[in-house]
Parts: sequence; structure tokens; C-alpha cells
Amino acid sequence: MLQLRVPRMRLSALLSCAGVLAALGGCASDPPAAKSEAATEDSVVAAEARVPASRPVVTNAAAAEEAAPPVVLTGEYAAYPAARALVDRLVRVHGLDRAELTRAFSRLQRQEWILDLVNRPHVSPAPGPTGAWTRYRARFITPGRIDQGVRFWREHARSLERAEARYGVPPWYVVAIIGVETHYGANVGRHKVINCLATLAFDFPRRSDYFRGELETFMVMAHDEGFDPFEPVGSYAGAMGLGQFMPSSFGRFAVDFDGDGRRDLWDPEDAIGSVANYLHGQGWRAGEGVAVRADTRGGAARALKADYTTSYSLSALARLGVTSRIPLDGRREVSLLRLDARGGYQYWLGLHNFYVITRYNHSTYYAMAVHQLADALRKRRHGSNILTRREGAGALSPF
Ligand SMILES: [Ca+2]
Repeated sequence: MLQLRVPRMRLSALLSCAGVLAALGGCASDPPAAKSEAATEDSVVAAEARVPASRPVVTNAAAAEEAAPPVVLTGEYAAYPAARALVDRLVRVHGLDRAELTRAFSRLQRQEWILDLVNRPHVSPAPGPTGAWTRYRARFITPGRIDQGVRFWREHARSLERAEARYGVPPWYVVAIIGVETHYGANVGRHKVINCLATLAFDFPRRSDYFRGELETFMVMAHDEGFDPFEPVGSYAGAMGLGQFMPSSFGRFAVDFDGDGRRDLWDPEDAIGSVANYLHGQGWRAGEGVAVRADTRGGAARALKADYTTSYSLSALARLGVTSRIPLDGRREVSLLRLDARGGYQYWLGLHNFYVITRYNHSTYYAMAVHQLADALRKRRHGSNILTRREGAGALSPF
């Protein structure tokens, strides 16, 4: 059976998660829903025995429900057709209990601060170079984050090796993602996921379809896994655990990597397996590199579109004066990446696995921060010989 829980070891650090363990831990083997159904059946039978023959007899649970006054949606979303429609859908498509859902949706609390955050006017970046990449990089690639990453790696070396054997993703990329996402679990978020998802699903029109889907998945998850949907905490966007998985990612990619029968996004071992499985599921190619520095001649590169979505042949780039610092297969398609570094633009070529990292977060800078943190972790822990030893050809070392 699948479970979502917060491990005991994290309680001291995650006070706001304390309720998660209390509420979810008890659901491991005996979901309360099963008990209450049995109790209802028993009480109906008992009621039938007591009711005089002249009175109408309640013969089944459905009739009992019909007789009971309907539970009406109240609270902040009472007047929201989208909230009522989602309840209807969860009942119709997923077979969830209407009264239970209505009570839960009546307790939702809109988070105005999230709406303020996501509705902030977009400020177009000043024409560069302004050093934006240098500032971004400095947030994630620090001596402290490298030290802590190496410690996390050492502590979970066996799980990381197992994840590489199963999914083909090297430990340093898994550690780097967890490092960038949550500082190795130190910052997993402290907001009630259900309220965050509801706020974005019902009051953020630009992404409401996406967040309605995530809220739907989350409610189904809570039902299937047997946890109280008001317990899990996460980021303001509803991302959970060490790897900051959205509910849909949990459904598709989370794995029970320590074999205790639970997929636990807050458990380092399950998080390691789940992050590696996520990258594997998005098409990670074992043994291939991620990105390589490029040299540029002339000014043509500056006029080219450059981000992780672009695709150029190396020969076309070479004609425009953009060349890889290490030899690559001449037929390989790459993306052109332009980093607004202090002192001038820096150019890189993104390989397939760079694109795979952007499936975690659709941003060139994000994927490059993961790549460079991974590289720093690898060098710190293993020096430069690791790739020659582990990958054989040593073709990745220049990356
Ligand atoms: Ca587990």
C-alpha cells in the first residue's frame, strides 16, 4: 500500500509537519474509511432490528444518505462554480465520497499572499549583459551547499549507487537536484498543500487548468494513500518533499526505494529513487553528458535565439563561429545557451540530458545551476578520475 508520511527523524526540524506523521502514520495498515463503512453497515442492521414494522425501514446505506440532509459547500469557495465542478468530477470520475469532499472543500482557505506573489507584474529583464546568471548562480553554488551536498552524498551513498544502477542517473545529478530544490531537505516548504493548490486552481486564471488538475490528483492521492489532505505541507505551488514533487509527479514517478511499502517524498532514500526515476522517465541517457562550454568568434552568436528549447546542428553553429570546447559528434543537435554572466555573455551547448533536467523546472538557468552544482559535487567527492573509472571512456570529463 502506498503511503505519504513524514519520517520521525524530521520532526524536530519540521514542526509544521508534525501533524503529518501523527495523522498519516496511523493510516499505514488500516484505513479509517474501511472501519467506518463496516460500522455503518452494522448500525443499519441493528437499526432494522429495532424499527417497528409499521415504520419505513432504512434498508441500505444509499437510502440512508438520501434521507440525510445534503452537505452543502460552505466557506471561501461556496460561490465558486469551479470548486463545485471539481467536487462533482471527483465523485463522478474517481468515485470519492461527496459529503466528505464537500466538508473538506468547505474548510479550504484562500492564500492571498500566493496570489500577490504570482500576480506581481512581470518585469522584462534589462538589456544585457547585466550579470543575471552570475547572481542566480551565486544563490545555489556556494561552498556551504557543496559541503552539505557531499555530506548528503556520503550519508546516502548506497541508495545513490543503487539509483544509478537502476535508472542510469549519476549520484551527483540526483544530489544536485535535491540540493537546489530543498537544500538537501532543510527547506521542504511549510504551507498546507491543499490550500495552495486550491488558491491557484480557483483564483489564478492563467494556470487554473493546471492547478485544478493537480488538486484533483492530490485529492485522489489522499484518498488512495489514506492520509488527511489537510496534513501535507510544501511549497506555495504545492510541491512536496526533498525533491519537491507536484501531485502529478508523485503519481507518475515516485518510487518506494527503501522497500518499506510506502512512497514517502520526505524520506531521503525514497526521494533519491524518485528523483532518479523522474529523470529516467523524462528520457535521461546514461553515460551521456549534459552541457559543454562553447567558444564564439565574431558577433553572430549574439543574434541567435539561445535557450534550452533551441536546436542547432554543430556544423551550422560552426559556420556562425560557435564551436564546442571539446569534440562532439558532428551530427549532434544541441541547444545554444547564453548565460548573462558578469563581464559578458557566456555560451554553452546543451545536450539531450540538459533538456531532461529542464523537465524538472522549465528554465535554462535552473538546469545550468543543477549541472554546475553536480559538477562541483563530483569534483569535490571524487576528483577528476571518477568519470574515467566509472564511465570508461572518460568522454564526459570535460563537461
Ligand atoms: Ca519507502
